[in-house]
Amino acid sequence: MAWDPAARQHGRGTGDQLRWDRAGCGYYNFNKRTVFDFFRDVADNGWEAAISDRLEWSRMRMDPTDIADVTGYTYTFLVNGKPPKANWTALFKKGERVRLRFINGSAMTYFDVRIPGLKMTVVQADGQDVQPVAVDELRVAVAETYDVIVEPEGDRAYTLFAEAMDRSGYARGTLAPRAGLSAPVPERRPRPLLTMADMGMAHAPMSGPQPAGMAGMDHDGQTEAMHGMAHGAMDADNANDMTAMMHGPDDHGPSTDMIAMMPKNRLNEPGIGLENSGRRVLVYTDLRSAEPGYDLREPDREIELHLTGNMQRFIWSFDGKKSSEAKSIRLRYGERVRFTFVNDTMMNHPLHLHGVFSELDNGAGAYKPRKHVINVKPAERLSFEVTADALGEWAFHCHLLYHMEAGMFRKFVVAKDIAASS
Ligand SMILES: [Cu+2]
Repeated sequence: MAWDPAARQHGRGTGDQLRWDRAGCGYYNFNKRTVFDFFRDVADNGWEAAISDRLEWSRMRMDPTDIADVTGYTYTFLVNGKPPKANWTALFKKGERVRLRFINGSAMTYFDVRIPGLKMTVVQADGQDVQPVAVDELRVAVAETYDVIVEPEGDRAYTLFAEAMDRSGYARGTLAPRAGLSAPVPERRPRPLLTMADMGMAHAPMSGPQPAGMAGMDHDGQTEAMHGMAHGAMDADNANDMTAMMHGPDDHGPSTDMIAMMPKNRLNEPGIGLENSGRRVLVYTDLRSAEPGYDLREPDREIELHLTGNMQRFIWSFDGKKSSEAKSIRLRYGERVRFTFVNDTMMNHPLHLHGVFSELDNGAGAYKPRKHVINVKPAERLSFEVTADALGEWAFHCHLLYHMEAGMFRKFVVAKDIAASS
C-alpha cells in the first residue's frame, strides 16, 4: 500500500510560484510572530533579551518562523490524491499486520507522520531493509520513503496523520476495519521556532544578548572580521564539543548570506518541532542496515560540499556557486569516496545523489543505512560514503523543487577516465 502525501497547488504554475516566492521570504509566512508574541517574550525573558533576539533575527533578514518556503496557505496536502476531507481509507482485517509505505511525493514539504494509538515499526528506509525500530512518529523529508509495520486492533478506525513540518497544514487518511469509519484528527501543534543552534551556534542560547555578527551573517560585507570574532567567542562548552567544528575560512562569496560558524553532527536529533515531544521519534542514528555493506573499504578521498544560500535573493547553491557556474563532480569508476556536507543555511535540505547508494555515516559501522535521500538539518555537518559503481552522468541536487531550480544542483559523473570525461 502506498501512501503519497503529494501536494497540489491552487491554480498557479511552477514558474509563477517561483517568481512569487522571490517577492520575499516572508511573503507567505503568515505564521510571523506578532506584537503579542513580543510582549509575551518580554514577560518571559525581560526587555533586553526580547529586543536583542528581535534585532538578531531582523539582521539576518529572516524570521524564526521561516521553517518552510511554501506553506499550507498555498498547498492542499493530499494522501494518494485525496484532500483531508475526502479521507483516503485503507481497510484492515482483524488481527492483520499491515505494511504501510510512506512516500513523500511533495515538492517542498516535510511531513511528520504518526498514527495515534499505534506503534509503527520501521523496517525499510528508501527501499532498503533496516533493522526494525519501533517509533511513535517519523519525519519524512521530501522524496524519502519509509516502510512501517502496524498492528491495528479492535473494531475501530485510526487516523494517518501527516503534519507539515511548519504546522501550516496536514495530509490525513484512515486505517479502518470497514469503509466509512473515521477517528479524531489530532490538533495541529504550535509552529516551531528556529533556534540559535539552527544558525550554527552549537550551544548559544536562543535569547539573551548576542554580539553582533556572532551568527556569521554577512552584515555589510564584514564576514572576515566576524570569522575572527567567532573564534574569540568560542566558549569552553563549545571547545569541548567534539561533534562541533569551526567553519573554514571560505565565506562562499556574495550569493551566500550566512555561514554556520559551528556546524555539528545532528543525526541523533529528531528535528525542529519534534524535540521534547514525549513521543519516540525516528532519528537517523536509529537506522541500521539489515545486511552489512558490500564494500567495506575505507574511502580513497573526501569531497566536502557546503550547502549555501541567500534568502533575500532566493539563491540556493553548493559552495556559493549555482549549477550554471559550477563544474561537475567527477568520480573514478570503482573508487570509494566520502562526501561531507556542511549546511550553511537555516533550512533543512533533502539531498539526492543519483545512481549510487549514499551510506550514511551514523555510527552503525558495517551496517550503515543505504539511502537515496539524506536530509541535512540547519547548521549540520554530516558524512556518507559512496562506491562509484554506476558509470554515467547523474544528477545531484536538493530535492526541494525550488531550491533545485534556483541552483542547488550539480552534475555528477562516474567515468573510467575522469580526465577524459566531459
Ligand atoms: Cu534545499
